[in-house]
Amino acid sequence: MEENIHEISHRAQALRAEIELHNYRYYVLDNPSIPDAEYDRLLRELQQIEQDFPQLITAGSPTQRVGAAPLKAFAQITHTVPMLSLSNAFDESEVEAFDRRVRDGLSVDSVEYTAEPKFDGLAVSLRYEHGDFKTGATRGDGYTGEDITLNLRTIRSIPLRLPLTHPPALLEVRGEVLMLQKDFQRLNQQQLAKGEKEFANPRNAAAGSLRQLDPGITATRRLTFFAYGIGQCDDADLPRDTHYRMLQYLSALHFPVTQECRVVTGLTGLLDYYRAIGAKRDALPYAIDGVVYKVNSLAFQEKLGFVSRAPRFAIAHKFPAQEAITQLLDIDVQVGRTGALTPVARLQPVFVGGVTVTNATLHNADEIERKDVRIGDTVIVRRAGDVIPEVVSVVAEKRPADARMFVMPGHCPVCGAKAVRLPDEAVARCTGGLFCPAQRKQAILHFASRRALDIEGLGDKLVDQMVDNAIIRTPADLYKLGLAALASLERMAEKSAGNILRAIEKSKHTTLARFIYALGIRNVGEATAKELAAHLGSLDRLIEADSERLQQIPDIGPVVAQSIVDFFAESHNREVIEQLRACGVHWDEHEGKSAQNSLAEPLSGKTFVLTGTLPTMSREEAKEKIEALGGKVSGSVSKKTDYVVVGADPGSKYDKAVSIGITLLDQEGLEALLK
Ligand code: D41
Repeated sequence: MEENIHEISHRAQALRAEIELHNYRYYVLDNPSIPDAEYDRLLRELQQIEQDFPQLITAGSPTQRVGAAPLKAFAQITHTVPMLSLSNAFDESEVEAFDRRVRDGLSVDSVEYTAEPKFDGLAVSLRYEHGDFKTGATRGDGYTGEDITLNLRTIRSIPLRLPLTHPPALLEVRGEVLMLQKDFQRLNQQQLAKGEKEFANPRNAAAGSLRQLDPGITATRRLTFFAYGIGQCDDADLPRDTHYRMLQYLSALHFPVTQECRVVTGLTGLLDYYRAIGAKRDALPYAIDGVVYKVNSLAFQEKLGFVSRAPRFAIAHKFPAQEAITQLLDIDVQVGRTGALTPVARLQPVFVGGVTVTNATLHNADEIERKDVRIGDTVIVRRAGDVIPEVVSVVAEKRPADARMFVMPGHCPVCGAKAVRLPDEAVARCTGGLFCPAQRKQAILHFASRRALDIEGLGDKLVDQMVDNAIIRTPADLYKLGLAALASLERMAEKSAGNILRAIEKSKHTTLARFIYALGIRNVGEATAKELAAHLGSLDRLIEADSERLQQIPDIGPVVAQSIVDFFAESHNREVIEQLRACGVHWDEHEGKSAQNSLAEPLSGKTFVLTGTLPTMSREEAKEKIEALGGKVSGSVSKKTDYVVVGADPGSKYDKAVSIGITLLDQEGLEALLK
């Protein structure tokens, strides 16, 4: 028996190595060398051995990619070597400036670079200990990310074990997870067939798949990985001369590495590459949003060093935001959660940057006037990355004689209440409050959202139906729902109704901070909600606090304090809260400071300053988003500032940030942090 198990263990090892090799040939090289049936036979043989001798199962076995139970939450992982960010160049002059800085920094006339595609995916770091894939994390803020090991294990092109007899004690591989165009299309067809929402683009699909707490779901999504760098590594064989050779080393370790990386010389080399890749962009099997240039010599890279968090030796040359021309059919007015009325352009559907766009934001009445947009006009629509498409401008020559001016309505189009515009605001707001069905729907959606009470499965279609059919009026009504009422809704199967009821039940146990955030008090984002919970410790104390008391809490000024006081002064709001409590929504009071950690707040402790006008995001929007993730927005730049977000026509804050070396972000950089 002793002899026997020894032999069987050997056979298992040989099978694993062989299966991993076939995986590599199939998923990385796209060049299988055995028929599927033969591969299946090998896998079944291994599975049989592992079933008979469970003591022989190893974490690195190809049978162990899937099978882990769903997680409750992702743990945090600190990157021992930070994952830096890349600065961007948006046109040739910025690339020229980059090349000049590099040449000046190195005191040379001409520099050798590598040029590679910039994958539009999610940056991750993979950690191998003694050849075994141990942990994998998202980039996060570059310093700490989320532990998504179980999800990464399901990606077939990521080796679970390095193909080396003497693997290094430690190797950290950095790269990008993405979804190939064909897999993206397949996934969307499946979503459609299941009656579920399609993903807007491969990046969203990849992000959504990687963020699953249940690795079983991730396993059903076909994700791909490309390696582009190394973090920590103690392998004596790691080439330390050029970036290109380092990529070859990664390729030899069976990591997928792009075939498109080239070594080029000087500015002309860079720009030629950019044009060549641009020309074949649509034919590539994956989405890219630009190219990345890196100084090839690692010694030169080291000499150039970093500015704040971005290396001086590398830059991303982005493709221009994608634009298209189409017809503006009509302008509707949408009502947001806070009653803001947003004019939305209804467009003749047009394909921009990989998606069909039918709506685009017109921001507000002033913008419509400034751009002189009229119904019937031919307009230019822009879609940059993930942001909401916007109408950039009008093609004046094409204006038809019957083009109509748009007038912002004086009343809410949904509830008919008066719309008012405060003197210091760009938008008009419906004054109907929670009597307005549109605001009510948004309030319920916000209440149920992931960072609030986190009711899974309660999406906008369902809330529309429930509010329109008068099944619910307030968030409290959610907790009074019965299976019959839910199942009576059109297209609602009893099973999904049951799932939703369970999710609602689960949400009853929450935290004070989440509850305060869920109320949707104006100007109270996630960060403020946490401050309030930490300092006041109970909801009753919050309800009773006057403006003066509230302003004693750090970061709460007169405006926020007033919003809070106004909110609780409204008897309707207090009533809903009472009902919620009566229905069993509860949390541990006196959570104090420690409770702060229960909410994910990736930007906690980070201070931002905003200057200039961002392309498609208003200042309030940026502020709200930063605060929602726990960050702070301050009015002036100091050494304590972590990021300065720079838009068009920035003020002196920009100069100050440059002079003291604060990390600068454009809208895209900010969005990357907000993801
Ligand atoms: O394809 C990419 N998205 C890509 C990202 C790439 N090809 N190379 C990259 N190189 C770096 C450095 C030079 C900092 C190692 C990157 C990134 N960084 C990066 N990805 C996300 C943030 C930074």
